[in-house]
Amino acid sequence: MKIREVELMEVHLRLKEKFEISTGGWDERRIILLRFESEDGEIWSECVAAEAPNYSYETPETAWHILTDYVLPSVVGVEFATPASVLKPASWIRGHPMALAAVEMGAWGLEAVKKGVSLATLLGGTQEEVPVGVSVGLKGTDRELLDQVEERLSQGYRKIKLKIKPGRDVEMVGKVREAHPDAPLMADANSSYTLDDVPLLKELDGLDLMMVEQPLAYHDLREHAILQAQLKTPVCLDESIRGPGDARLALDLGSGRIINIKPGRVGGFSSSRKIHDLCAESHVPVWCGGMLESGVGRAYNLALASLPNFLLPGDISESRRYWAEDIVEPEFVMKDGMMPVPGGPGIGVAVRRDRVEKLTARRWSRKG
Ligand code: OSB
Ligand code: MG
Repeated sequence: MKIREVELMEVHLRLKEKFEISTGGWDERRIILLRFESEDGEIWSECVAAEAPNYSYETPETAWHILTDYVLPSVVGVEFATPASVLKPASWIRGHPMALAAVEMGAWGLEAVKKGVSLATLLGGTQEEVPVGVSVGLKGTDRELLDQVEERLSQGYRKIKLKIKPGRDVEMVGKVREAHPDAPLMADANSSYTLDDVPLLKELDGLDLMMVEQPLAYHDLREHAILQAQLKTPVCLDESIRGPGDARLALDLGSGRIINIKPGRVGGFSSSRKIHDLCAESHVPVWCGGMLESGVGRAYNLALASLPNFLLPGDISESRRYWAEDIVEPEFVMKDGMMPVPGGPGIGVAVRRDRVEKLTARRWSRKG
């Protein structure tokens, strides 16, 4: 197979509501979309780099640079045997997993188009629908937070993830727990605590949380192991897991009991599947995280989440949780807290090209 042509578009999509985490916030997404053409058809993919380096060091600016100056010129027009091998000519590049993942995942998409199967089927997915959760950002007041949690629960979400940070943690989560004694709640700190905060993190243990996500430094597995040994609540790793090597180490060290897999963070689907398999062997459940993706990235996440060890609800919420209007059709809608995994060939949803054109702020293309 060969990518005959690639088109890159940066689209600006306004979020319905500001989303805030411990390290910053988003009003709008700057999303890089890739459109690949091969002799078998076309496919779209999405780069999930955040606007500012507050989740990882990648941004749309670094991804655009790495993609247009290095990755795409070396892979476009080059034959590759399997999706996993599309990045071979770019294997000398260090880092930049989100930029690379957009290409690698697009190659999986192209392979699915070529075979006339869904991406989920190609990956080895076994679940036709997956349970979904929602990530609730930091709010200005507890009232706002309580109202939003109430609304999300009434919509049927099967996991409510509360963003926390120092000063907005035990007391705030405690109020939500008090209002909803049986709700499936968890907390995500995005690395805003240290081992000095163990007493505070132990207080979270009393709130019956499904897990606490990435409490400590974004690169650290040793400290998470020290913390996990002192908590009843499972620690879930997000930022700390950059690939299968980190997952292996985390499993060996006992740094957590759950792993959040975001395909962009780990460089694509091949790496995601390896992490999934390692965790399955160790009886560690995984779930699919999100990066406020458009419908394009969401389709990829759903396909991944159909693998058998994705046992917990993912941050793969409905289109309407993010956007007034998505850029794909049909939009993603959940029923009873479950989202159907697209079954059509490729990513299984159509990109609304007219809408994408209107939202495009810059573009680049290359023919092989
Ligand atoms: O830590 O999981 C995170 C969004 C941007 C950056 C980091 C995170 C998140 C989310 C949102 O929690 C999940 C979603 O896409 O709904
Ligand atoms: Mg997280």
